[in-house]
Amino acid sequence: MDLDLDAHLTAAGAAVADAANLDALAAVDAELLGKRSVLATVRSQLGGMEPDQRKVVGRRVHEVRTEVERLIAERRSVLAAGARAVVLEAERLDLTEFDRGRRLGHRHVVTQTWERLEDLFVGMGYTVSEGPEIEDEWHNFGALNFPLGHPARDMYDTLYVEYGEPQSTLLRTHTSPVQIRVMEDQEPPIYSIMPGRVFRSDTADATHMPVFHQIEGLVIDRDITFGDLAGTLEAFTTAYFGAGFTSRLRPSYFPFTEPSAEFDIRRPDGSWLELGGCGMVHPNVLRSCGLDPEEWSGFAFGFGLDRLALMRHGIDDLRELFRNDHRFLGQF
Ligand code: FA5
Repeated sequence: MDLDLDAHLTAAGAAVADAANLDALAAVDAELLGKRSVLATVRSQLGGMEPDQRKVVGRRVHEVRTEVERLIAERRSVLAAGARAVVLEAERLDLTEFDRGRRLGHRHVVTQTWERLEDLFVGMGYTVSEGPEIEDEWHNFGALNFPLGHPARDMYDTLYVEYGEPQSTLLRTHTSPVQIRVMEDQEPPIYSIMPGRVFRSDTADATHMPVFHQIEGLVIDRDITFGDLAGTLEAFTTAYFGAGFTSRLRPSYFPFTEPSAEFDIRRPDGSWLELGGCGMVHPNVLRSCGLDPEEWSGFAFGFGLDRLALMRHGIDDLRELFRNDHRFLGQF
């Protein structure tokens, strides 16, 4: 019996070594250690042996079993490492697009645009303000003169967050709620810009993304007129785009401004692109923030920041900005 077990161990070692992959090893494992294995059979015969023989054979069965288990575990870790290497090889990335000589990255073109706009408006005496990306219904709509159930709320395909009452919490659809927060927190005169990320369930195309960026501008002071708004936008266009670009205002509608206008930019190739909306802050909005419309007036504007980057760099598809192709982004 002892001899048989030694021979069995040698054969088991060979079978384990021959297992070419993890599936084959699992089969060998079942054969060597399972219910119908030689070891299980010998063990079932122990009861019928003389006590002395039972002791010797029992100990040997245990030793052989322990050794077989060790051999299988060892083979399994070798095969698993091999399998992992195959997966890694299959998932290997082509990094040849990276220029080894130039290790330093640079800011994304949208961030560059964001910072340039901040510099430009700070140079004109504006402060920079921020607000939360997850907003309440009041700041995104209510305080901006969109009454509950008003069809103008459908202008934005809003993404709601499951929190509190249904439709009470949302991903802000524009940066205009930051206007409200600024007016709630600060006394006029206010000259501030509010860049940030906004969200709409828009389908991505050449000029739309579901997550994009806007920059809001708000001025509240005494005796502010539409002429101040037009002059500010013109000064901005010249400073930001330089020669070759012009702008126009088209009558439009926003619940939070009256009168309202759309602001378009003409590219050097003659095509127009809508960049944002603007207008005189609606008296209801001033009242929502505790300001007296008889004393204070102001204007606001909100531009698509990504579209600004598009215009400035002559990029024809907004989606390019977010594909994160190093070769594309490295150009700017
Ligand atoms: C607004 O969001 C208003 N809050 C703007 C405003 C502010 C008007 C202050 C008056 C006073 P509108 O939905 O038109 O307006 O969006 C403004 C700009 O954001 C658009 O002109 C466009 O440049 C940009 N934009 C809108 N949707 C997208 C999108 N899906 N992807 C990229 N840019 C977009």
